[in-house]
Amino acid sequence: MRHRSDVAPARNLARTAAQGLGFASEACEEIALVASELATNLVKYTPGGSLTLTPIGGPEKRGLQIESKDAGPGIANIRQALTDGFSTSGSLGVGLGSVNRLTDEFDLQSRPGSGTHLTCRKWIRARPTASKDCPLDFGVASRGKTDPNGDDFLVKKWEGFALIGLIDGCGHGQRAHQAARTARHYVESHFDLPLEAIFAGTERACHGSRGVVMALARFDWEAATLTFGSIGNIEARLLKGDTPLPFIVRRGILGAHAPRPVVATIPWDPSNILVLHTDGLTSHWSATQFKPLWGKPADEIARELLRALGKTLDDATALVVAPKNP
Ligand SMILES: [Mn+2]
Repeated sequence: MRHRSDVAPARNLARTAAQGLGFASEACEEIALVASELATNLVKYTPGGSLTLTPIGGPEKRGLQIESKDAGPGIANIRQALTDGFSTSGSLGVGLGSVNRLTDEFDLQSRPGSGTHLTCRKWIRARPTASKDCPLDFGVASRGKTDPNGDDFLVKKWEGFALIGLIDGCGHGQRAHQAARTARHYVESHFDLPLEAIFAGTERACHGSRGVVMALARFDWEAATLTFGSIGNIEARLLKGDTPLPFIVRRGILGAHAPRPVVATIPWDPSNILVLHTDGLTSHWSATQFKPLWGKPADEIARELLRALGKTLDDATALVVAPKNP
């Protein structure tokens, strides 16, 4: 990579490679964009660097690795460089936030004066088939202390699975809202990765933001399991169920050197009711107190919990998973 004119061929090569491997057309464009960002950085700041595309994986899982290597001045502030939209003229690392967002794995090695080595990977999304109907009902109720709301959430369903996430941006107002939204966007565009990888990517995506706490729960109704991971202060409890949830929650803030989450999978009885809520609801409640809510639709349960437990001093969100046909 030496000249501005090298960028377009790099982008086209990456797109062609992605198409050849069988990526969906949207993913091909994302890969082309990643190659374009990285090639632009190379020709602008470190002429002579290289961009390498390598097919990876085996028969059951395939993907593309994109590697950028240079012997340039290195990136002084990797955290800042990863912030989406970060750009100061003459700086390396422009666009790395987008590269993180658009790829599934991302490893950046750089020290001032000794060059930069970035390896990112994107996997072809499996298209699962045949599955039972979703036995679960999802409901949410949310209210900001101020506008915009610093809490955010997601419910993503696909064949045989659902991923739900509850996110609390640190503090209140606009910056909390932005941090939470950044995290949600990352999770939504990587919903089918292992939870550990989603947390790692969210940590990178939230560098430079206020930071968030987040809990993710994935349901697999073919296997009848729940997989869960959480960093920071999100309450996760059964409103109906026989045994307390055994999950380990780690303290920390994603975007500010959070530890890795402890991800665990347990059997899931679809007649259980799971509640996730942010610290805008008091955690002083018991399942028996809300027994009259058993059998109600999930969004009704969520609204009632918010009404009964919500504090006025914080953004407050309750996310509920209940049986679909109680
Ligand atoms: Mn809060």
